[in-house]
Amino acid sequence: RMPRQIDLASGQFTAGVLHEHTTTVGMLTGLFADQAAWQALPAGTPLYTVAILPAPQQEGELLSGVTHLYPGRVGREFYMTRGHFHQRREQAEYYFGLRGRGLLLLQQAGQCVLEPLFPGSVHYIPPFTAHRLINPGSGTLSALAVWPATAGHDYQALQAQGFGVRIMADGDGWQAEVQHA
Ligand code: PAN
Ligand code: ZN
Repeated sequence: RMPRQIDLASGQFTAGVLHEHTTTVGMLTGLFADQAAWQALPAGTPLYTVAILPAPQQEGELLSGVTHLYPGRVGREFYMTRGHFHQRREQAEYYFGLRGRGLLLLQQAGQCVLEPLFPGSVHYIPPFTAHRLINPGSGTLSALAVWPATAGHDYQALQAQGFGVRIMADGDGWQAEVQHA
């Protein structure tokens, strides 16, 4: 039988996608540092689209999905995914860079690590580690993720404090700004 396929240059699955979901500016209340800049953007502005392949929601199963994170900024802050812990904290994940250049932000026990993401990059996200993609580039950032079907997403845990760093525009590049509690 024919396997599923992914176009490596675009990160698009050529067939078999179960479900595609786009997150817009309006859905990410309180996520970006500059509230006024966030308010000024049309609520329907797309930030990222995730295409997921089907798998049964059972112990032992794996989900895989591609995230397409568009380029742009809210004020000085680059577009990013909401970011999460897995509900099942002990469950890990792999990310693979497909297109564009960006950052994977990992946070475990308050410690932040940034890994550059690029076509061919391979990222292990250990258990108990919150993760977020950031796109400080000028093109779409696409990454393939593979994670346990039972992992779940916990967005709540990061709502109060958020991540310890924000990625802000700095001239033509970016800088990581450490957040103080
Ligand atoms: C990814 C993320 C995806 C979107 O598939 O879910 O990049 O990010 P948020 O879920 O933080 O909005 C993944 O890490 N799955 O476990
Ligand atoms: Zn995840």
